[in-house]
Amino acid sequence: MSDLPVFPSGFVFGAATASYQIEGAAQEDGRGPSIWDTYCHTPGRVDGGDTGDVACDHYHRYPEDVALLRGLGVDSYRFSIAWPRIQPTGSGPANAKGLDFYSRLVDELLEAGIEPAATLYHWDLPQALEDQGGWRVRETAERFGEYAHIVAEHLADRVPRWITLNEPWCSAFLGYSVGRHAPGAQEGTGALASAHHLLVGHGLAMKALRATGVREAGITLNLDRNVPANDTPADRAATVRADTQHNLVWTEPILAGRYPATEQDTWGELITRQDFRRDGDLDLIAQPLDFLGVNYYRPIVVADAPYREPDPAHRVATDNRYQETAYPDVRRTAMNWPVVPESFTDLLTALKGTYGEALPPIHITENGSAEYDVVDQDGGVHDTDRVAYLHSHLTALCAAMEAGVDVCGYYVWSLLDNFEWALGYAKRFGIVRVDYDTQQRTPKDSYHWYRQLIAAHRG
Ligand code: GBH
Repeated sequence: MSDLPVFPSGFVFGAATASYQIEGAAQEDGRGPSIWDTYCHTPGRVDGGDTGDVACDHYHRYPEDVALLRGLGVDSYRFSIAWPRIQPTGSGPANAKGLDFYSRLVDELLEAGIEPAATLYHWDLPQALEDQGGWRVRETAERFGEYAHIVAEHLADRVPRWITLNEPWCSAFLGYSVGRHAPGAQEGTGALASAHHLLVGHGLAMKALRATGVREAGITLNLDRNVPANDTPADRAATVRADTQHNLVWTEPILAGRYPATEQDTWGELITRQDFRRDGDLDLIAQPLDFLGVNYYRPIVVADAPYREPDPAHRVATDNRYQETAYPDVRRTAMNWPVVPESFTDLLTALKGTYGEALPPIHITENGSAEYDVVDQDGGVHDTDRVAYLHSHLTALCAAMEAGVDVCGYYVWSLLDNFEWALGYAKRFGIVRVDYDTQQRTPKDSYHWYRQLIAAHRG
């Protein structure tokens, strides 16, 4: 690791998790059901029939997990707050026991000298709100603003960094169009309306956070690095379409206060459908951010494809005139994702190229890899592939910083092996192994590598 430069002083090294993926205690202390409880308990939805009912039992074991973070030496820990613990049905007064859990977690972190970074929404929508329309309806955005206010009023003085939404692309498109995330809907307009209402919810949450005087507030996006399969006009145009649907739909309203301009395509439905828009929405959505959170894992290779008429029962609203193709000749992780660290540099420098001064400082709020870990006879997990992934991506991050991108933090995904959504527990992203039978935690080699890196390279 000696080949990594010393990071600038104040650079934040962190680790990240999310509520439903680690907490368990799904029915405890008044927590209401979320869309992920419903989804997991619907047969056939999640691989292996896995659920987050128990997960890593972090709800009970958080002191042990904070001790692991302290041992790691991180500056900051990114976690998410489960909305249904705070408001079991998504509206009305706060559930004191739910607030108290996060209050205890925050105090534990502060005692360990670790800055809490809280995400308000990492996908666990109260089921009661889904029953009233979910993100398809504007009321959900309004409820989200109220929830943000409750949480921030309670924790603003102790939590310096706040993230409104995690990866709204997943909520809108995997949740309401592809159907691989809760609530598992396969609709066209529902996904587009959801995208808009998530943006409005982000804006309302930003206002609530500002009103309570939090130090830093932003949003986390999963920005894809789309690369054309071949350097041809058709593949380049297909890449623009992919970029529009995955990236520009969020970055244009949030960073530039406008909806994406596209060539005529089915995505134009979002642009032309006005019935879910209100005057002033763009101003709300484009409020200044203290930072932009970026989650990066892999590049996506895009090839041109003919328009396929969607099956009306499984209607995907977005433009489908492109397809993902395989990345040639690189190692793949257990997610089958290609390992291409240069794409991480390119994503960040391109973002800077597009938005220039309008780009706020960046926190990498997630980066990491799922690997086929094995417990060695010596009891250790010698995850050399994960170490290589982290090393090469931190090197790529340094290259982006040297090229002038203002990056102020990096959070490894994830502290713990956890519930990987529709893929269940089979995919392990942790730098700490979790034995799901005993709940025993075992720091992997990557944990020790990251600990040494932080100690040696903190600015
Ligand atoms: C991020 O999502 C999430 O923020 C985090 O919670 C997640 O654990 C991490 O990355 C690793 O995936 O369910 O068949 O559609 C990135 C988007 C969403 C991509 C889940 C992989 C699983 C395939 N990920 N998806 S599927």
